[in-house]
Amino acid sequence: MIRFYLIITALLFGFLSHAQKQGSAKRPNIVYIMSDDHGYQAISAYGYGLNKTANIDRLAKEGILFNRATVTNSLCAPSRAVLLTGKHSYINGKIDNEAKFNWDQDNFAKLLQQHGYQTALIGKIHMDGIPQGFDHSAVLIDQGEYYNPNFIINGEKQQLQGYVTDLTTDMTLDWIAHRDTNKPFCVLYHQKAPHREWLPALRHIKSYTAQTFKEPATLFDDFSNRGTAAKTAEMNILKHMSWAGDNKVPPAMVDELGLKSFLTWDKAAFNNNLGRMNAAERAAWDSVYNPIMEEFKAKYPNMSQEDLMRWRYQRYMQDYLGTVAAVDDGVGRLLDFLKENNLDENTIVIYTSDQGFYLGEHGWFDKRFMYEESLRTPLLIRYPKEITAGSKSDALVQNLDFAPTILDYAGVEIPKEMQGKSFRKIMNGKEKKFRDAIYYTYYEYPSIHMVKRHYGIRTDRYKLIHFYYDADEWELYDLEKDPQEMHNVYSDPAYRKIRSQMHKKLDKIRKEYKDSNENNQRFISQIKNK
Ligand code: SGN
Ligand code: CA
Repeated sequence: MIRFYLIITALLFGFLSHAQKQGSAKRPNIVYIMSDDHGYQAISAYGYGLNKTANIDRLAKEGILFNRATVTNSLCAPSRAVLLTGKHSYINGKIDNEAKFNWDQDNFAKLLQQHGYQTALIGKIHMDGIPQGFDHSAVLIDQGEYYNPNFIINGEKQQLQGYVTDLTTDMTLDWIAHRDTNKPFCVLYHQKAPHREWLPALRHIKSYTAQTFKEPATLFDDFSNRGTAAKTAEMNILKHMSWAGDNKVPPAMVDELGLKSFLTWDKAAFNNNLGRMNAAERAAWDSVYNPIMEEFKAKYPNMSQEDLMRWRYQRYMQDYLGTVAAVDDGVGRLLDFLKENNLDENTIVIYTSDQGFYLGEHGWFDKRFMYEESLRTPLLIRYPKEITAGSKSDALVQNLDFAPTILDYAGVEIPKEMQGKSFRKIMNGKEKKFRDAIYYTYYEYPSIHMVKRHYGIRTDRYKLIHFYYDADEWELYDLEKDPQEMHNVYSDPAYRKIRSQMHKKLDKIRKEYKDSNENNQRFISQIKNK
């Protein structure tokens, strides 16, 4: 009798584990690609005509492109914390780049691991502490470096030889190639590029520095019709960009021309960044950049402030878009690799950025504001099993929704505490309506770039923002009539009704998402007590 039971049990066990394997084989793999500071304007599928990103565009052609994907807090580390936890910054605790991230809290990678996924984190994470939820991690330290960067690979520091974007791609493909093929996988493939100070790969410098890029209409914005926050922010290309670190003018020439740098570490940044190159890399770099700088030196005495702004904008775009080119190459390599390895049907590929970025709009670089260019983030997803090729969506999805969406695809129950929601049904066309407003909070002030603390709400058409701490100002924008956000209509009598509706919506959404002025006060006293 006992033998009989044992045989039945063994058979049943064998059957179940086989079924489990079968089931897990069907569960999709996930490649979540996130670059750093990649504005949607710099992806050709978004139609801004700045540059060509043929490989990222493949995701739009073969999948879905989101026009209105946004972040909840437009800053690097907070955005990553929201991605992992599916919770707003004031709940997950990582309100700014300084705050400590508590890795002990739940994150979607831990849940995937618990449900039989193998997981990896490769590239920039910008958070202290040992990443939890990953079987394998190879992460940059803080912001990381472009040339011959240091990585922490499963807890051990190593300097790698090569260009950071390519190395991050190499390691990602290598990890996928050596995975356990019996289990589904999820890899977070996180590029450092195109983050400041924008050092392109040597193979791209010649072509990008030879191009002239289209100027945005608001490059010379004077901020009339808006409040104090936009006027006092320190992210103007002419006034606040670094000559050496950002624009690559050699420190000796900065001195010779008497150029005033806004940042004290400007020359050190140049020396540290270029100092990482080996002799051959440096020679290749200098052969392209030296003539540009000599030409600049010759014309500098006759340049007006306007000329200087234009020159700096072009220098910025040449380097920024140059770094994007390697990110795009990496996406191409990944897509080819998935295809060659028969993984392209059952793998969800997500491309996004930790936030958007100003590419000269309002005269700016950087992000942080709840204005469109930094609030919105690129989002393209390919998953042929469920997503019709060439689809587009205006749904108000957010980075808050990534964790629940990924868990949904993986067949893992979404924890109730997560504040985002799965947008799988938007992608497979089963639902049209998603949400009617998104909520935003920003805290890193006073700090670099001096963007005042604010929170707000954005609906399909309107945006209401409150700046607080050392200001108490409201802004209201009609995005249909004023997509560039040049006119604050908060005090315009014609918008009285809209304004009161937006206030009501904001109060409601803050309650739903468990935010309050008390939270803001608590974070302010934290910095004051420091
Ligand atoms: C650095 C940059 C800033 C940038 C922050 C945060 N300055 O401090 O321009 O806003 O990182 O960026 S730099 O002179 O050091 O390059 S984030 O993407 O990590 O949030
Ligand atoms: Ca960033």
